[in-house]
Amino acid sequence: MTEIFDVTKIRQGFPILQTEVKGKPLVYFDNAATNQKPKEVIEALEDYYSNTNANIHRGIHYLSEKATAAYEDTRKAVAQFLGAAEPEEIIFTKGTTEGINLVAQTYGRQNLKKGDEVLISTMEHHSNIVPWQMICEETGATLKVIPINDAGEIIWDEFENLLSEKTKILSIVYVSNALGTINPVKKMIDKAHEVGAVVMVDGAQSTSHIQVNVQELDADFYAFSGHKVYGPTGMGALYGKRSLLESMPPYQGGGEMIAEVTFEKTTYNELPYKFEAGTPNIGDVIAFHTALNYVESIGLQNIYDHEHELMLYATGKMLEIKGLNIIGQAQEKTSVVSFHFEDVHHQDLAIMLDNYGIAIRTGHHCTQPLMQRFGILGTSRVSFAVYNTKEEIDYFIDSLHKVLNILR
Ligand code: C6P
Repeated sequence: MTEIFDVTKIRQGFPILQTEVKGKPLVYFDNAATNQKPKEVIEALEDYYSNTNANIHRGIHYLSEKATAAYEDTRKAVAQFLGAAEPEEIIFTKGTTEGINLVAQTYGRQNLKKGDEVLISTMEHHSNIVPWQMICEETGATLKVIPINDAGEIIWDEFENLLSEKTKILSIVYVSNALGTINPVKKMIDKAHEVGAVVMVDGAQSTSHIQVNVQELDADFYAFSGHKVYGPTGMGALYGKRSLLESMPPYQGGGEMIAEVTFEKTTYNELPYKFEAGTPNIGDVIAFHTALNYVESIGLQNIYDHEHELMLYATGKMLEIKGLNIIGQAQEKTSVVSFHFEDVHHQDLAIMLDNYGIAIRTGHHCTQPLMQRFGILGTSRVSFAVYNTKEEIDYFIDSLHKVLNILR
């Protein structure tokens, strides 16, 4: 494997990778669930609580102004990272889930009615299914689902057939967490716009692997979680085009999102504050700026190339294992290998791999309808990040053989 960058040095920057699990060095292959944090991000959190902590946008004292400036700097950095036209188009959220719920509960509630359709795909995470089911139930709109082929790719003709002037919203995952499929979102957005639909992109799994430019994609909304981009848990961001965000009602009522309150009537604050009611997750947002700097210092293309090479290497090795089926063999895929055995339960596999210090995720990955599509209850999933190595994959394959010998 060509060394795209110095992985040994990168690994030294992640304190948790020194962990021993049951006497074995940790092999962390659960990066699609959340990736680990470089020491700069951990230090940024400590620094925030040691030197900056104050509520924002409210005080005129030194610390409040300092915290406000740092919080707003992260907004500018996120806008730049996603290629948004302006920082006001970035709303801080708890994560992808909240971003999608926000759009469903505001744009969806305002614009959907009986006879309208919301289009999603078979490979969506529950976060991109349930919020739409809820709002469809409330408004009388219908949820439609784009089928996928056996490789785990959108069936293009079916997608085109499902699009019509009834389609008001297309909400699509960029990279599938359970399959690794990279969907052709740019092409899908263009097609959906032809029928006048608004497009929401679930960027939970794409943001740490693929250079995203929301303006080039022409996405109307794009949501991601900081904890999957080497940042803290509990924060994320929603991008929305200014014209859409301005047309939408607020998501939650409370402090900060108002312009003026009387008991008779409340007027709302300007963007982005209209959508950020209450004290936000200030410390984690500020630390996320450091995570973005970290990603940019390595370069997303380098990260992608490294993970892609690991994914191909692991796939090759895994296909040699008797009875192992890879679920998700799309032409365009990244950093995730999901697999399944007819004769071994994924849960048993994960428990036993844990004895070797290997962390993988098993189950339905919050994609139950996708598992139903493949006629299985769940898969085992390995997912890679910037700090993983070919040696770890060799150790995993070796351990997998040992575990299978016991289980079979
Ligand atoms: N997937 C996984 O192990 P939150 O929980 O809001 O940060 O992200 C939700 C989410 C939405 N869409 C996709 C495609 C996702 O992968 C996830 C989170 C994790 O695959 C936890 S289930």
